[in-house]
Amino acid sequence: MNTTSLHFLAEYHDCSSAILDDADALTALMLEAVAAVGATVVQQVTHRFSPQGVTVVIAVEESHFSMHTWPEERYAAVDVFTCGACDPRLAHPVLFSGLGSESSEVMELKRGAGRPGSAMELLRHDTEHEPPVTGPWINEEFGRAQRLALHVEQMLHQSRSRYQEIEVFTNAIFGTVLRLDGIFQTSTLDEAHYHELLVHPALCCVERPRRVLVIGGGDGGTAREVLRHPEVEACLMVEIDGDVVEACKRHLPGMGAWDDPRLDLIIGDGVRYLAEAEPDSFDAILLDGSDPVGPSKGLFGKGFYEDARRALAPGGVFALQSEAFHVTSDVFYEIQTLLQQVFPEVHPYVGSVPLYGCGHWTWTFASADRTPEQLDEARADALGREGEVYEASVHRAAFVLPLDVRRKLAALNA
Ligand code: SPD
Repeated sequence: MNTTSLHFLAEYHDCSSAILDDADALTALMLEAVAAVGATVVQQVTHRFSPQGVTVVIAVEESHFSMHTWPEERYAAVDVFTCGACDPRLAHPVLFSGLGSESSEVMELKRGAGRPGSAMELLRHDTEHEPPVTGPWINEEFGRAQRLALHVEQMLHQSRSRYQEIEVFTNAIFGTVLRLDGIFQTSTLDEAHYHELLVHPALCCVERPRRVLVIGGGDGGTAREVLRHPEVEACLMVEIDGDVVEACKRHLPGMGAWDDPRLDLIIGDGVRYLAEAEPDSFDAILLDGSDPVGPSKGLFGKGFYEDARRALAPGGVFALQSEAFHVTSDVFYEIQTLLQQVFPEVHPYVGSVPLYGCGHWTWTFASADRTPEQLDEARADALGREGEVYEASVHRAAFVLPLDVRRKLAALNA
């Protein structure tokens, strides 16, 4: 036997007692739940008890919905069973808000899926305030073969700027998430993994990183990590899209160190800014762009890398996010090839950013005269005492790449 059917049981506590005794209102609410599930009503019965309490039973073509209420306890018990394509869990948001419930527990049983004795499989038992997953999922697609889907708990912001589509939403695992033009950019779950790895390997290998340029990084996380270095006297951030900065200040307020007096934010074109920068202007340049599409396209070219080399002071380091070596391997290796044409020292390194859906992410350290081995271990370990991800041991481990990647990189040079 292998049928598709799901039994959904819910306990609604701390409900509005008025509705729990109102037979007409409860019938209407249950019919609303039936509609939300997409089931078809066959027959309905509502019975009001004396002195209080109501039972509503609705037979549907897909099986049944039932509710029994205890107004004196402000409690309702619900039982929904459907077979076929209907999802009985979709009744939950309707009932939870319609009953004015303040806490609920739900249980799901998958039925008819096994042999006698194992027919009922308990899928989940949610506790208070944990409704089942309903509502939209949004995707990031990688080419034509892979996508990462995140469930949207609450959409906090949606707008279209002059440059791109901006969305900020919450997800039960990733926390608050920023998405630009359909590409997940940062989340409160793993932003430290991304920002600390972009910033600290470069700054900890520069002897005295006093002047730092950040290109992009509109959420503020990269500049925040730069400003954790006490040697930094000035951090100039050039971000093309002021609307991204505003949305992040509002919905990701902890991500930026916007009030640090050493931070100078310019809303403008980072590619043009770097092209016009004086030689030897910066001790470190950090590129925090999106993938090489839309407004970030110009950030991935040889001319841009040449401008970065010119604007770096002797002993300076340029670091950038450089995509993933499996899923976006063409971009990763192209970045390496172009950087090697411009910088004598080019060292990709790897870390984990689950939001990017690839299992790993890379950054690249490029310099005229510094290498990742020239690490100031004391400064790196001092960062680790207050940070979440980076210290000297993490620095060293990040530059150890898998053999297949090392071999392909060696072949680029051959
Ligand atoms: N695949 C998405 C890469 C995004 C890199 N930039 C993220 C910005 C975080 N500050």
